[in-house]
Amino acid sequence: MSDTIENPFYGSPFPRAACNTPSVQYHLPLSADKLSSSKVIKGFVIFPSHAWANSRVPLLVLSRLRLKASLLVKPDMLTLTALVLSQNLPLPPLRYDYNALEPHIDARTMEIHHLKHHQTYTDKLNAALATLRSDPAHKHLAKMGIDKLLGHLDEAPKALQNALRNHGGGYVNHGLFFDGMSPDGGGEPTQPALVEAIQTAFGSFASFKSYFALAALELFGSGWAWLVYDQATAAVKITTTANQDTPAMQPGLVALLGLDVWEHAYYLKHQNVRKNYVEDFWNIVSWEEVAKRYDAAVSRGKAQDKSEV
Ligand code: MN3
Repeated sequence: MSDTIENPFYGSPFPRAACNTPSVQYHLPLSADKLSSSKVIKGFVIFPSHAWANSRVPLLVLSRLRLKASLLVKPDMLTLTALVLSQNLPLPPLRYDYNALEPHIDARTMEIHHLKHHQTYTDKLNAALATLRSDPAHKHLAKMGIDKLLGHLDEAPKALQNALRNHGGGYVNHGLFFDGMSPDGGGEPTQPALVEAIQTAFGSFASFKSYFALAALELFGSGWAWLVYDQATAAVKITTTANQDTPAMQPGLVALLGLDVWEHAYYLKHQNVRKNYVEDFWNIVSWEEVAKRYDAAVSRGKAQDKSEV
């Protein structure tokens, strides 16, 4: 294994050791005008390589660093000293451009949804996690990962429970939603295990679609429609959650596909006609991603069954 990783995103080598080092020098092409007068950039997200960006995990380690400008090497290239000052979760990057889902979801909606809504959930979750971390009696909860923490909300201090539920749920839900769509999506799933699970539960893909659409349309107010895997029955089913509640809050439920039916998800294009938005959604569902989540949920369920025997 070599000491450096090609960093195609920034076009310069990236030291592998940087992952675990609290202070290290990075070479990033970053124009001087992007630096604030204090020369400290808060919340800068580093994407060390395409492979890593896809895996998410190192992003949690590396993103949201505070970068301190130390030396200007050439006009558009600063050598930055990165100091890991926080353990904040990043705003997960989209896997496609804002306009990639048009005409089904318009670019402006995607941009606001990601950069404003998802960012706000991210920021407020990070604030709540920081408070949790500062409390010696509860800091272990902040370490369990947000998906797991959402299943243990009752163990958090009362004053933090709502923030963790709303913004933690919002953080997780939007990640599932955005990654569950693709410009190459749509059509019907072809992955045999997922196809069989849908047929077993709903009779056919067409009836699954109509049940799911009905759930999304009948959900009053803001919330989510989901296809989930239920570990208790080892089967898929449809469920809805209100506000930013997430399937992970219920023991044994794993989200496979989520549709955001808050008006902010569709109002610019579809206005009050949620039905049209739901119909458009089918053209961009990434069945590849849903199948991946299904396979992971099934194998996790099997592993748990074994450990309980
Ligand atoms: Mn939303």
